Amino acid sequence: MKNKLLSALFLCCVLFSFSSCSLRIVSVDSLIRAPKLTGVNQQVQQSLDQSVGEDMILKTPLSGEYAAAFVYRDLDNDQNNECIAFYALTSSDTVHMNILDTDQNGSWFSVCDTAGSGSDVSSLTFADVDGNGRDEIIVTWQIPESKNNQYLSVYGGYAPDVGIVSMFSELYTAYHALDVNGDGSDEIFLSVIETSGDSYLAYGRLFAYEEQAARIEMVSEIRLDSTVTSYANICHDYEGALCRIYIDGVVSETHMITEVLEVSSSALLLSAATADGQAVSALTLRSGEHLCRDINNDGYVEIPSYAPLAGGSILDRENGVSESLYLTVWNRYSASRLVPAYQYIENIDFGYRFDIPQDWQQRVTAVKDLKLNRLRFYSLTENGALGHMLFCIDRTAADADPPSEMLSEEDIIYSDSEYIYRALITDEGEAFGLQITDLIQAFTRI
Ligand SMILES: [Ca+2]
Ligand SMILES: [Ca+2]
Ligand SMILES: [Ca+2]
Ligand SMILES: [Ca+2]
Repeated sequence: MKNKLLSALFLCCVLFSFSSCSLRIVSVDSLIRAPKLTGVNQQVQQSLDQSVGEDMILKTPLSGEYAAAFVYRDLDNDQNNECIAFYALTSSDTVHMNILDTDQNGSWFSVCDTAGSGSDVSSLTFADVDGNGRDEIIVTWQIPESKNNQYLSVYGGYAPDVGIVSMFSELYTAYHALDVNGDGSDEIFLSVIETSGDSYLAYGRLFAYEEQAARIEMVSEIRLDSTVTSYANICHDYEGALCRIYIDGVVSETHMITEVLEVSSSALLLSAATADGQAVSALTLRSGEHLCRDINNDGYVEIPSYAPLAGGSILDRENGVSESLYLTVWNRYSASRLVPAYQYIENIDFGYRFDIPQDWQQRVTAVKDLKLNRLRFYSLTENGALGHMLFCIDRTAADADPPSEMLSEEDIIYSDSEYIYRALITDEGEAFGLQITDLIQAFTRI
């Protein structure tokens, strides 16, 4: 047993001495799960127990990539990982962050201990905020007295003899770290909803590391839409030297808006983007849960919207027209306009989405038949009425007998253990230029 322990210890030392470069890019979860490193966790736990000297409970970040009790990261670029651990004393609510390191014998010891700004760790991430090539630690702290807001803290300057330096701590509602000006160091963007009497005021604030002051300082502030009660998502993209920040704000239980801010890389100044003279937020009010993202993988973020498909309808199980059929349209913001970049029919009832090419606009429409599990596509006549059927997509249970008119394997556009999706292209559909490969390409199982 003792020999086994010794060899495990040796293996861990070897791992940490020679492979910390590769360890840095391995996800922490896989590190924690790796059976060879269980011994390391035990040693860290012992050192932490010793250093704290009281009963405690370990705290795991509640969300994010680093949701583990012990997170290993090389904070000072000496090719050896340090360990970041969070805990609370059983006698107190405050969460502490402890940094542990190894001595020349590979034994873990606690370097420093910092009281955090909350009762739980919401998330832990890393970013090089001051541009010195080393990661800073970004911790978000949950505070029990606030429903909306949390604290964000940045810690940096780790060295085994001095520990870490607290660089920044700010109240926020949502945050996003991004390199606005592409210089290799991350700026921090915070959306903050503040109470003002009975009403709320919302702000977007950009923070950057100021070399001369050696501090993270606010470099720009802008008012945000004050009807927003919380934020669902923040993301960004670049167009040339311009960086755009997309903020999905929740305005009610069912509705969301997107605010778009532009930041020029030279001045780091936030400005609100407008489309056709209006605030983007006024044009992006929608019900539905989709969040801004780069839906078509072209490097630019799109904003979701929903529009009725001209001539489209849904037939309910009694074959009555129950409601309109909607397109999910993803718009790209560019040159002060919102331009449709990608659209599809999201057919949640049947478990797939189907891409609709731009040039089908006002030419093709669809009818969703809930009774037959069928989506039929028609040409649209000039006066907006249904023309000929071009094709249809049927869903049948994988274990059901296929319908007699659609037995050919060539008609299957997708199948899995649950369902088989078949398409039938009519003569008019073929004349329209449709091929089964087009339908396969446009089909995505969801
Ligand atoms: Ca290190
Ligand atoms: Ca740094
Ligand atoms: Ca930067
Ligand atoms: Ca895109």
